[in-house]
Amino acid sequence: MRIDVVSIFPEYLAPLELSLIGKARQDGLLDLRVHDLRDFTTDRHRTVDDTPYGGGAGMVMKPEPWAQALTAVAAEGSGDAAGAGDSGDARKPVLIVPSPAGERFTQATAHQLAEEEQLVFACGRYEGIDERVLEWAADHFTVRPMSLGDYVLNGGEVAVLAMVEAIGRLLPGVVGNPESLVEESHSDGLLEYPVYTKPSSWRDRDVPAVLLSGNHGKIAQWRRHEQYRRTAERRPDLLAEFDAGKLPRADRTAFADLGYDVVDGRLKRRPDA
Ligand code: JET
Repeated sequence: MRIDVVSIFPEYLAPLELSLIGKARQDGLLDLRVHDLRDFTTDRHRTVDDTPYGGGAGMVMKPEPWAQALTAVAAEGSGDAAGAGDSGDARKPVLIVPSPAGERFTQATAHQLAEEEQLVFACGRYEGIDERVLEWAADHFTVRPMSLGDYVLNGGEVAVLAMVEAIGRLLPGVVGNPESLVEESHSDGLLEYPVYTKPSSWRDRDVPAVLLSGNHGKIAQWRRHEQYRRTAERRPDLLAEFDAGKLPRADRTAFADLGYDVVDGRLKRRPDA
């Protein structure tokens, strides 16, 4: 996979040299390049922003440097830098624009994007990028404004670090033990169960006895019920999506204890609970 990141603060992306993603790059699994948007300006001051039409606070990123930068990275990615034409069946690269106004980036998005040949990340700053850039880019890219969550960052760079890590670890050969990915994908929209390691007693706190029992059936059931308990406590919104159609009796009882009944294969919060 090829990833290009365009930013006015390329040094912000330095962590991509480290750890898992840095290793993937060294191993040739990931061709990741960071570009300075200012290298695509033509004025003496390397200007990337200007005042907003219609008034209001802050500055807006000018369109032309973005068009120049995105044209250059799309050409590099297609392996058509000399303009020789394309005899292959290359897909359009995906242009990801981190934004509080984007669609939500989820694990499903990460899996989808991990299948692409080229991803280009455009890091906005200030009040954002002139909207016409996204309209124009649609001729050359699949454009995906993406939000990590309902909060505001100073720019897209930190969001890119998170998304590149989430996508990069799904690429074949990047995560050492593919079993950890398989177990993850089994999580069916629930939060993970709590984990423990040695010592079995630590500062007067014991590891739950069932985990030391060697009874793998009981352990699996305990972990599943812990997932239900945590999800009900921390992310009740996820339970509305959960497929409760074929739950065993013990699991329905666990949910009943948490204040949820199964109605038409869905969990419904009991009004009195
Ligand atoms: C963000 C991502 O804050 C987030 O993204 C960075 C950001 C900050 C300010 C402006 C901006 O512009 C994007 C743009 O899109 C067209 O112009 C992006 C919060 N959750 N996820």
